[in-house]
Amino acid sequence: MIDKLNTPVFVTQPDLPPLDEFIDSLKIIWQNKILTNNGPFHRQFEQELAEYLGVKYLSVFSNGTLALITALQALHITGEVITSPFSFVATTHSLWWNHIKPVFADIEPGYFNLDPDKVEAAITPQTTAIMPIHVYGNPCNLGRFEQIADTYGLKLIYDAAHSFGVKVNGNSVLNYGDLSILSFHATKVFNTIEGGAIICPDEKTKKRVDYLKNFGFAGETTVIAPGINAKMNELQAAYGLIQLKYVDSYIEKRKKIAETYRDRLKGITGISFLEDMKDVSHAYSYFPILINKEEYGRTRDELYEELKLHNIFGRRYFYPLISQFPTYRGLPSSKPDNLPVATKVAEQVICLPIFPNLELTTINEISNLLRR
Ligand code: T4K
Repeated sequence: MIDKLNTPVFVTQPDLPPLDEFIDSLKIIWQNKILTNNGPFHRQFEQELAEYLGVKYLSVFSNGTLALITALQALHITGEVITSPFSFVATTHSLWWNHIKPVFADIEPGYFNLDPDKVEAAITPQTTAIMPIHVYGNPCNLGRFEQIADTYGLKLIYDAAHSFGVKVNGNSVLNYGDLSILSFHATKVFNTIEGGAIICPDEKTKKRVDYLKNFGFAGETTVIAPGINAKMNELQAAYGLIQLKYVDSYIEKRKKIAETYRDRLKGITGISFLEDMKDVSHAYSYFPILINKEEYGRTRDELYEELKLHNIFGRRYFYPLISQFPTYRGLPSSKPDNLPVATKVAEQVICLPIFPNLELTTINEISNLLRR
């Protein structure tokens, strides 16, 4: 009999920077009284973050959702945008907030990313852009999406909320597409409590994004567009700067946890998981497994409930599909017949706890519960 764990184990737990280092930064902020609006920590954070990620230009935001909404504004996207139903609701909500019609296309069975062939088949004269997600940080089919966008004259905006630090052949995945966005929410590999960024290909685009996140101000008395307030404040930027010193160690620990899970779970009939992709440096943001109920003898939901009884709180990211929520389920592209792979994966998936402080004994207990 496996005992209930004493303390609950959640799907994730944030890493916080050493408190004494953060207090040193707070003292500076308390002294200079610059709290927000492109202050010194904000500027330094943007610079060091771009260097760390291996990208040329980026603009930090108060959260990933506002980064998505602003990215669509920056590129003047209208009409229809093709996207994945297998993501966090914020992806599609960003379209809705811009009065853009989401068109859902199905995902690939391998890594659960948007299927380029299905995207191509869904293009209409109203389509203006494609918004794929690198789900769980696993890169999409970058070459095919670029080719489709070029052929049909569409913009390509990647929701890279899960892709902090992910590289393909040594090049950041954030360097692809017209724009990419990141999330630095507390639940992410790299957090600034709340936060996000837009990665821009050139200085001109960064400037426009910077204006848009500050009400559209391009100077004290000039407003170039109806911008929003999506700025990151100085406390979060200072916190993020410290996090940058430690994030490699966070990712290294996550990698070990993923390897341990794979070792413990291999050979369990009815449970499958994702391997690392060739030529990709991963950040191990999530550890999803799929439950085949016929082979495993239990449904995903039965397992999910049983884990909870043992104080283990996995999460069914991303169930239900976005296309099943009331706002979107009336769309023609939301019909389950149009989304067979996504529908199946959403019924089978459960993300196991993964975070740097997860103890080996807990990984073993979770694995034993799954094997039973
Ligand atoms: N695009 C994609 C593909 C995304 O996944 C997301 C966000 C976005 C865009 C939007 O980015 P942001 O605007 O959020 O920057 C969480 C996060 O709130 C959300 O950021 C994330 N994706 C989504 C996948 O997960 P919930 O509702 O599942 O989070 P919550 O509060 O249930 O947290 C999960 C567990 O983490 C908790 O059970 C306990 C633990 N936890 C959480 C928090 C907040 C902590 O230990 N400490 C904490 O402070 O949405």
